[in-house]
Amino acid sequence: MGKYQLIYFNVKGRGEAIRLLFKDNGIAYEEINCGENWLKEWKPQMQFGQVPALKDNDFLLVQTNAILRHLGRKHGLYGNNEQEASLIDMINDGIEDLRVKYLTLIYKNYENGKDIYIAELPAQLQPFEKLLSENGAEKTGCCVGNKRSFADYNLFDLLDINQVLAPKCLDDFPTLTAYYQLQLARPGIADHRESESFKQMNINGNGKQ
Ligand code: 0HH
Repeated sequence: MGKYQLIYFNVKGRGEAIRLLFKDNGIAYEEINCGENWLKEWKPQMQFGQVPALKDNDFLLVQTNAILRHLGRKHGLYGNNEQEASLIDMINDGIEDLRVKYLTLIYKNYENGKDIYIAELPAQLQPFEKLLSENGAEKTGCCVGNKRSFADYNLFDLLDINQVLAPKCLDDFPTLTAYYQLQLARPGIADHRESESFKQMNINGNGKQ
């Protein structure tokens, strides 16, 4: 198997959950910054004109969640059975819904929308608290079953960026707080967050966070 290539801009953004998955599982990959010459060189190559993109040998795959699922299938990060895989999909779709709300705030309505976004955040996080506490995720660090999945990286990143925006947002959610701390304590994740590239990279392309 050749080395994967992750093609993305020099921001955390939608690339971060993929990076976390690679780092935490010791999967070698190469980062390609498509920011230079984006419009002429890179955008026309992408099936939907957007990144992140994953190169897996000759296979070029776009759409963040398709990439996460592809890596989940290939690296045993997609549950123990079909029902767990479906629950992982369900949670990952919930993550996507909140990520889109977050991105809409960041890129389209930051100044006017921030207070209302923060006020509504507890109601957005409550379903995750419930699902994870039903699964004992405060002990296992797994949002589904007893096996890590790609959704754990996506959820960790979602909780992380929301805490940058609203530092107290997990305070009323004991399971999410414990789950988040378990992810932070994983050596692969901790090492990644200690790296210069992580520390220097903005979360979003417009510098808002
Ligand atoms: N549904 C797609 C997915 O999940 C959405 C992808 C998407 O919105 O993969 N991609 C954006 C980049 S993410 C894109 O390709 C936002 C980060 C923007 C960073 C900007 C530059 C930073 C420079 C340091 N956008 C480009 C485009 O649409 O032409």
